[in-house]
Amino acid sequence: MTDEQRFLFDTRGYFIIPDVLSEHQIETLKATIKNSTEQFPPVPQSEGPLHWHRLWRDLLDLPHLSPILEEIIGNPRRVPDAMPSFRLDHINVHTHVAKGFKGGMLHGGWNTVTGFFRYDNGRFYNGLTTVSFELYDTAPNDGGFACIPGSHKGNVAMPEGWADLSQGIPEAVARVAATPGDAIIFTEALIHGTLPWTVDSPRTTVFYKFSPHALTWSADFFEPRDFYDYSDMDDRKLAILEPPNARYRHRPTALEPRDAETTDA
Ligand SMILES: O=C(O)CCC(=O)C(=O)O
Repeated sequence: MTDEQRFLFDTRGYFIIPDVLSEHQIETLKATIKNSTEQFPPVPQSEGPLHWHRLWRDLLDLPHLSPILEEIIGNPRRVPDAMPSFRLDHINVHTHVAKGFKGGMLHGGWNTVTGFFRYDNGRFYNGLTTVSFELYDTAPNDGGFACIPGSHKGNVAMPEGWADLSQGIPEAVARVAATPGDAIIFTEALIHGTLPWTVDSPRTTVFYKFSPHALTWSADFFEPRDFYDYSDMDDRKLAILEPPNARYRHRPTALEPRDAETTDA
């Protein structure tokens, strides 16, 4: 992380990394989306985004994103060649936000069960942490991601009547613009939601939500063995798909030696 990113994340609870995805990757994601997905009810794992194209699996461990997730989620005892200190919690794909979408509910906030933020002794520690990839322009006022900057450290409950963004957008809410290929990283300890969408172009956003490797928000876990046959899956990506645990040796979910026979998809 750069000093600027550290400052913005600490102060606001989010920051944007421009141009994380190339134009080709954006087009590939758009072309291979099969449906919207949410954590409740989840799509069956065998039909989920990680089976749509290898790029969806590559998003698990992007070389310029993973070091940032390491630093945000935090694991001071991690040794350099250890497996990632984060795991994939769930993926949401939002295709339902189109003209006429009236706005979502603000949610999150400091002290929720899994959405915690802490800074201690020079290090960040976070629970559920989201990377959202915008596939279309979300210029301010047209809609997109909204949040109350700094609320990841708030001590007092949000005023009643502020949550429903379809009923009006409180002045304290920031509209966060992103262009295609940008990634917005935010802690779920931040109060956030979705603005009304007011333009003709669609909004498609891909959310990869990560937790510390021993924690979970979702009750629907991935099974790394379902991905053994993909040749693009290395040990790091498989570890990111492990169910929550302390990654102790000889655990039942530890990776097994894999067959040389794998498939490309
Ligand atoms: O529309 C957005 O960018 C925010 C989505 C959201 O509220 C969430 O991922 O929890």
